[in-house]
Order: sequence, then structure tokens, then C-alpha cells
Amino acid sequence: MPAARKVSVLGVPLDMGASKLGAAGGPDAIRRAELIPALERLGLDVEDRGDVDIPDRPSKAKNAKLRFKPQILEACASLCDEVHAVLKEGRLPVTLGGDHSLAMGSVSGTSRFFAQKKQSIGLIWVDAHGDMNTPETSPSGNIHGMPLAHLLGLGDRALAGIGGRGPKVKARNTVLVGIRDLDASEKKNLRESGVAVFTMKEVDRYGMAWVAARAIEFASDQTAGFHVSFDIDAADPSVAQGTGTPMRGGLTYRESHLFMELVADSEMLAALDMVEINPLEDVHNQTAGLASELIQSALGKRIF
Ligand SMILES: [Mn+2]
Repeated sequence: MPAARKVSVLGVPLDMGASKLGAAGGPDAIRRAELIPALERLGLDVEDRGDVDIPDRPSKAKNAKLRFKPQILEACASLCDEVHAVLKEGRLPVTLGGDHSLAMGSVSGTSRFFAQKKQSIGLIWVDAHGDMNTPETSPSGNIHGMPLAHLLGLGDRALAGIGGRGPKVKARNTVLVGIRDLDASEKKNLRESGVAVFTMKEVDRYGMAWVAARAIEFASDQTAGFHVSFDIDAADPSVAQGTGTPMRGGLTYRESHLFMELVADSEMLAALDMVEINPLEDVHNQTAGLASELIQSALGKRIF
């Protein structure tokens, strides 16, 4: 898939998937970090499609194993349709979050678009966490800890069925990067699924250039392109403290950028999520600023 010169930005002001409030303000914080003009300066044709409709937050979650499932399901179904429509117009969807549960919608939209052309996609999940719990294994019932499991066809049938039944991506084309915090049951789910996991140990040992090259290779193998779902908590809290579940020992500023620069060089990027930016936890909007910068790198901004 050639590098798209046309980009559509979608906001998903959702935080019902997380335990902390505030990620709903992420899309506007990233916009305020001058994302749109910065992308235009790269010579891209940029459209801001505004925000996807999010149902009102009930005062209390009804289902403790799947908190706010009806609302998240509805938001993800709308996002799936939007991402699909953007791809159909020959544009690259950039989804701003919002908590990571939204990826059940965005990745499903990318998957459906290519499935209709009898093609499959790869998925690179950049995150401190595995997001691989199912409703049965989740300690919290927060759906932002479960999106990858549902995209691989596990867990709740309705959430796994957004945009169509079955897994949205093959395990052999799914790669996790930046991982450093997994629940015991997530480890089991990840091992049984067969996805590739590059933890911080591999980043430390082999370097981000090597890890990114392997990730891109797996995600591109016999696919039409890949979706990158970047949780800002993959980056170290010293450069990205404005997020709900910070975890030390993360990607440096340059490792985060290098990953995105190598994604851009691959010319295989089909869609991008930038999620879990929480302005209530941020200082001087700097995490939203990093998110904006990383999107620019993924879409072709070069140092030289
Ligand atoms: Mn995540």
C-alpha cells in the first residue's frame, strides 16, 4: 500500500473503558497541540472529521465484568463505520483517543475494508500493557484492558463481532511492542494466541531499530498493510505522564519516534490510532504534544 497523501482525523472522546476519567479530553488536547496544521505542513491533504458520537455515561456501570459495554459497543460500531468510510475514500484514518477500547472499532473498520477486497491486515499494538484480558480474566472489568483479545476473536461475542464476525487480524500478523506489565492470565492468553510479543527487554537488548523491523515484517507478511494502535503509555512516564495507567521503564522519546519513522519508511501503514492521552493527568499539554509529534513521524515527518 503506497503512502497515503490524504489523511482523515477522527476524534473519539471516550473514557468509559478506563478506570480514570479524563481520556475523553484526549482528542481535543491533541488538536490543540497543532496536529492539523502540522500535518498540512508535511504536504498532506488533511481533513478533520470531528468527533464520533459517544453515548452518555450512566451514573453506574451495570455489568461489573464488562463495564459500560452497551455504550462502548455503540461508540465502537460508529467508529468502525467511520474508519471504513475514510478508507473507502482512499484516505488514511487517524483516530485520536480516548481510551484504548476504541481500537475494537477502528481496527475492525480497517479489517472490514480490506476483507471486502479479499485482503487481510497486520496489527502493531504499541503499549505498556497487553490489553489481552477477556471478561472472564479481567481483574477490573475495564474494557480498555480487553480490546486486543476481542480483535483476535476471544471474549464477549458482541464486542468480538464489531464490524463482522471472527478475528479481525491473524495472530501471525499481530505484534505487540513496548510491553512491560502483564496480568498472569494475559500472559497465558498471549502465549496461546500465538501473537509476537516484543517486551521492553527486547527493546533494551536489540534496540528499537531491530524490534521495529521485525514488527513491520510480521505485520506486512502477505497483508495489504497494517494498522498501528499506539497507546501513549508505551512511552516512558518521563516523556508521557498524561495518561491513566503510567508505567515506568518505557520507550524513550527517541525510541517512540524511531518506531514511527520506520513505520513511515515501510509505506505499509493503512491506519493509525493514538490513544489514552489524558489531559487531566498531563502537565502543560506535553503528552498531547508528544502524541501530535508521533503522528507526524508516522505520516512522514523526517528530521532531514
Ligand atoms: Mn492499551
